[in-house]
Amino acid sequence: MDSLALVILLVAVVGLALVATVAGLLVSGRRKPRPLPRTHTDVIATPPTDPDAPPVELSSPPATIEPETEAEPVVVEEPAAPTLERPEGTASRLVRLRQRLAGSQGGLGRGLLALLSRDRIDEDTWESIEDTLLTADVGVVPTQELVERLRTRMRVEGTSAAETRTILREELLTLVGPDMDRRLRVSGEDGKPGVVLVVGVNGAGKTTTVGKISRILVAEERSVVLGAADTFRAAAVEQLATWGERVGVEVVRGPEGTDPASVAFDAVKEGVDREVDTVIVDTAGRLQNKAGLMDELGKVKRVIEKQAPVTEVLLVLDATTGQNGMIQARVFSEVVDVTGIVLTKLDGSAKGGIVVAVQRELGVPVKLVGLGEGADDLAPFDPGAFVDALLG
Ligand SMILES: Nc1nc2c(ncn2[C@@H]2O[C@H](COP(=O)(O)OP(=O)(O)O)[C@@H](O)[C@H]2O)c(=O)[nH]1
Ligand SMILES: [Mg+2]
Repeated sequence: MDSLALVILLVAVVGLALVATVAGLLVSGRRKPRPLPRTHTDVIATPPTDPDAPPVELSSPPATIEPETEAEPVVVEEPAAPTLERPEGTASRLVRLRQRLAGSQGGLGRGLLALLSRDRIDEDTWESIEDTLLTADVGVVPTQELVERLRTRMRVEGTSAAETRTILREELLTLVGPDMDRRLRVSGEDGKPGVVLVVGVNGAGKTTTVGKISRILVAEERSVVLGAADTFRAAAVEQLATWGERVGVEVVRGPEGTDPASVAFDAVKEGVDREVDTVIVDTAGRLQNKAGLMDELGKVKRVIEKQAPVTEVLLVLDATTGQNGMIQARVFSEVVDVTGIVLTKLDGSAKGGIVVAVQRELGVPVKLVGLGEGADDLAPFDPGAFVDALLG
């Protein structure tokens, strides 16, 4: 009796495994997925259910009823397409993240305000003001400029508490650059998708940022394809695949060690074929040497542009890395034409002054800021809101 049950169970398990494999092969072999929002080739490749599920299950006869029935694709699809998350809309995330920004960066503005509000502002005070700015990574030249302007204005204009605050706010805003064009170029022309190339050193937050941007786009009901062109670490590909799965965005990937350029090419081709709005390509951040980096990113870009122009090159920079980060930023900007900066980990650093420093250094605007490890902790950079957060 017992052995009969066991045999039936075995048949059931083998049957199910076969059905799953065949269905998986069929789906992953399909050249051109339908333009459904939930298509994602990557999900199929990572087996969601484990075939080693049946240990000593004695009381699971329901499974034995199914083995001979025909393969219903739904059986496979179900675990492969988990309930999709609804990414947070821009308006609500802005409110939430402003508070977080004030929490991490508020010290800078409040510190400056306290110094400027002293009864007598002597040379020591101005020195302290300079130190405060330098400590927050504002950079030497911008710091001197700001102090100069503050000195003049504080002398000429009134120095009531309200006036001091207004002057400081205006000058900080000028420093941050209220008129820079910070729109993300996520749309293409002539019916082609916009292509966003994301670069930066390892650990800066590239993959996370690609995932977060895709969620912003999904929240805006745009169609997206992601390219996992960091092919050097399998974990990096899996990481991106997970971001895609959560919101039903397709992730184009190749086997570990594939040429990054070929994955980038495939991803953009997929985006063109499926007529999606935006393709975002994640890259590896191996900063072995400048020539190697230039070769690699240069090739990725060239190959992509056989399909569609790259509309945005985002450099991802970890705000906690200070001067080191600035050096990396310089190298990357010499290798590719960076069109926008993403400053990550602003939640974990009081050094928001790097916004000013890096924009000066590269002549390119900060377009997005990362404010946490949560999936929707990324916000468009808004100079006014940033300065208000500084002032607490
Ligand atoms: N606190 C915080 N952590 C972040 C932020 N962005 C990324 N991270 C973390 O930084 C680490 C490296 O990110 P990852 O995207 O893998 O970096 P990559 O190597 O450049 O692709 C991960 O643990 C992320 O969760 C951010 O804005 N705030
Ligand atoms: Mg990565």
